Amino acid sequence: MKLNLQDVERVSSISKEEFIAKYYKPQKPVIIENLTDSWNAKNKWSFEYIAEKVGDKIVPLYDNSPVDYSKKFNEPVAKMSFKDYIKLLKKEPTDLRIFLFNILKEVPELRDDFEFPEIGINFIKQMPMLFFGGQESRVFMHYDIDYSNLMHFHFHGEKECILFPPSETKYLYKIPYSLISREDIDFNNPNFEKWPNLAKAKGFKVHLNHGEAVYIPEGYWHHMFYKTAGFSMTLRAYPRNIKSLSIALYNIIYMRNFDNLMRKIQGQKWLEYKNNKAIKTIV
Ligand SMILES: O=C(O)CCC(=O)C(=O)O
Repeated sequence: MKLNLQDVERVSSISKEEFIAKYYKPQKPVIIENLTDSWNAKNKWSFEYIAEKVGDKIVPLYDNSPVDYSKKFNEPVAKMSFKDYIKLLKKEPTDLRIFLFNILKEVPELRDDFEFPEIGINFIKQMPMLFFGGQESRVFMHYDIDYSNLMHFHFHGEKECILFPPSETKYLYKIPYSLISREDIDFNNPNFEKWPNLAKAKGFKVHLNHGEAVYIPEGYWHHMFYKTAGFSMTLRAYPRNIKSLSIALYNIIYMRNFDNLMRKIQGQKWLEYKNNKAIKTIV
């Protein structure tokens, strides 16, 4: 048995009008092949090039160890110089990932290598983020706290993403007061006996090659799997309407702080309570 996933539509190029009408308004994902064709990044962005620009800056690293109550939301597991991290990625498979690396802040000159695509949505110019992963590393199934529309570009290798619309949340064993589903689910090969609700979820699968982009609509769940070591850039655009904006504000202002407070007060008990609650969702 497998997850019920359909291939995301793929276009080589797209006009503003078509993007808005066929994908943004109905909130449907799409892979766009040529958005980076005119960028320097398409030819230049590789591990070697980025390592030369970022140099010995120390970067925070994440892995797939389960959430630990003694750590805050999004706290890294290790730190390393960027050059050493790239050496490691080139040498062997590793779980260690860079998550949310703010390019503009860290290395402003990389900004010259790409443009915000003109496809009818307003990108948040200060927030282009880079992500790096070793071969076969994965990012837990999650959705983004700010409920924005994402354009996710991939470089230096191949990546597979699984996406689910917000309508499928009820089948995904979401952890309360969090943005993730149960960390012990292997979305690449789920155990349906243990996680039967997953059989009802309808989602999408995406395969990205160097220079390709996938549009991930707001609130969409995403699970990333680096088939080869590589890196990606996400450009984000604000949520479309008041409803989505209020979910974003609830997540940022209330949910995150409440969760941090409960971790402090109740520690491991709080995490166990949340994990159990996620299992008990019966649909
Ligand atoms: O691909 C990754 O490493 C993470 C990307 C991601 O979660 C995002 O862009 O929101």
